[in-house]
Amino acid sequence: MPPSWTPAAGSALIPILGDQLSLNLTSLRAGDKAHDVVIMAEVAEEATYVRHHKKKIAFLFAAMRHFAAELEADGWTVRYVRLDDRKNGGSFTSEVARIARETRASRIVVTEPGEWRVRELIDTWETETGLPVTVLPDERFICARHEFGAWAHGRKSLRMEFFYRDMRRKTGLLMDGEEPEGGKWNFDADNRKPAKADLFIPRPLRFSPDAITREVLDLVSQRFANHFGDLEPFWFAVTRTDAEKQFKHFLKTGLAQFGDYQDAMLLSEPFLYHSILSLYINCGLLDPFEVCQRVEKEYRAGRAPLNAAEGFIRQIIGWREYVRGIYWLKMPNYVDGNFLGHTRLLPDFYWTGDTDMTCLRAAIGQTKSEAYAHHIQRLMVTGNFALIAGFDPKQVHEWYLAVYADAYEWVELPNTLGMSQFADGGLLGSKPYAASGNYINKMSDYCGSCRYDVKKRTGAGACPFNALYWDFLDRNADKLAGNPRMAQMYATWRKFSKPDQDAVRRDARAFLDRLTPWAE
Ligand code: FAD
Ligand code: DLZ
Ligand code: SF4
Repeated sequence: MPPSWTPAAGSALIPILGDQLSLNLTSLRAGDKAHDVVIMAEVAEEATYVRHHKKKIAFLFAAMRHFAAELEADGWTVRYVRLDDRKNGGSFTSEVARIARETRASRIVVTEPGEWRVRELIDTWETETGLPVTVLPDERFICARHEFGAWAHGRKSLRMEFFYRDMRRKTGLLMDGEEPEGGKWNFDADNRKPAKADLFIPRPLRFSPDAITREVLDLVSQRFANHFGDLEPFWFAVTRTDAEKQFKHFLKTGLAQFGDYQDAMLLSEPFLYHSILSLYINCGLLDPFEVCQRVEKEYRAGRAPLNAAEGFIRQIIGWREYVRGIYWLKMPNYVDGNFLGHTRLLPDFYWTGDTDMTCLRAAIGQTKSEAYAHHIQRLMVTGNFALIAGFDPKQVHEWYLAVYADAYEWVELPNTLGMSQFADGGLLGSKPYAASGNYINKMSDYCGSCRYDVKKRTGAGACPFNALYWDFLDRNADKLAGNPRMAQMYATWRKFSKPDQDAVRRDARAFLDRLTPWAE
């Protein structure tokens, strides 16, 4: 039937959110360039619901502006609302309603958002605009939300490892017929080498801001001066082409060693062999499945060992998909989890980096300058410290959500509240990621230059992680001592003499009392 016989459906308004910068988005696939209008909006509400790192805001605004240009070059009509546009009402809802009126759209078609909070907003749009709203699935994820629900249904334990195997089977990545490539699903045991400062370590590519990005940097420096973090130097990629260059650079220089040194930390090397791709994958500039396919290709071509390729692919089709599944399965109550009943306020040095503990100074300092820390710094330095010190998990969550360029609640919350703070009572991990200074000393070069003695448990100059660790076990014995994976540590604690136990309790208490809570 010729197209002119088809009744005109009326033009659609297609809102594209800051983390949906993909040409292949379901809402765009469903749209019609000739009639429909895309709206993208920089809105104060998104930039301030937590006080995001300046670099994160600049990254997203610059990437959004470049993506709008990419869409226009592709033939789309785009209404792009800048933060400082006079008519900008400051929220997704105000802007969608306004542009819907101005363009006389007859319906709204949007790809589902990553965050629960935004989904709740979208659910008001029919009432706010009087237009029908169609919400399409986000097919950039490998596992659809209903598929994860079906996987989780009726299971006693929702461990990532079993989910991951299903994702390997589903995608065919690193499979040898029905079996995992190399005869094992998981090569994590090979991925725990500490690094040495004299290794050759690649650096991420640094991209110079163009005129569009410079304008955004000026805007952010004026409007968000009181937000955490250093705005400049700003070197992130903000286009698909540059994100792709960073990816290729990682394939060439980082992937082969990614596995070996995945857990290592070095003072002079904030990035080690990590890919620095999460911010690009999460906002849509890179496609996660394609990234994995190309990593597999490196392995098949003999350019990367299996432990590296498997370790990398597991992070994406395993952890990344899994935390997203958990988030949507457990929200909205998940965010209120506080299994250990922790209430202590986050101390000021999480925002200033001003502490004499070298490991925390390094991880927070780097977070401040780069809006980046790698996984082990997040989990075993800032996260571990927050856990053993007993900080309020919701405050900890809000900190992680604000400070990293890759942070969106769907991925950050399960990692923080679940994996790192054990606030979900063990849904994500079978035991808390709590450790004394010994772990940090083994995996990093931090302790050598620290004013504290990592070998000392208590007394003057002892590493604070040590007393806090044992005190954490003691304080939470009612909730954790029955956990079989903690049995050995509790057995050790019980063997401490009474005076040694008292010294741990006394030093931990004195240390915690000296912390200054953050006051805005
Ligand atoms: P690489 O080490 O190179 O890993 C490759 C890719 O795997 C990453 O780009 C990322 O897409 C994926 N990945 C790795 N680990 C995870 C994971 N645990 N969950 C989901 N994806 C993963 N990741 C975020 O993307 N956003 C967050 O807000 C976030 N918050 C975190 C908070 C805490 C407390 C912890 C412990 C981890 C958090 N992570 C988060 C996971 C992880 O730390 C980052 O994905 C990783 O450090 C990003 O750096 P990279 O790109 O160099 O990763
Ligand atoms: C994180 C963020 C920020 C800081 N600003 C915007 C914005 O102004 N406009 C926008 O569309 N998206 C922004 N984002 C990303 C959104 O918060 C993200 O798309 C939603 O949380 C859904 O995951
Ligand atoms: Fe951190 Fe303790 Fe090592 Fe200092 S001695 S860097 S506080 S683990």
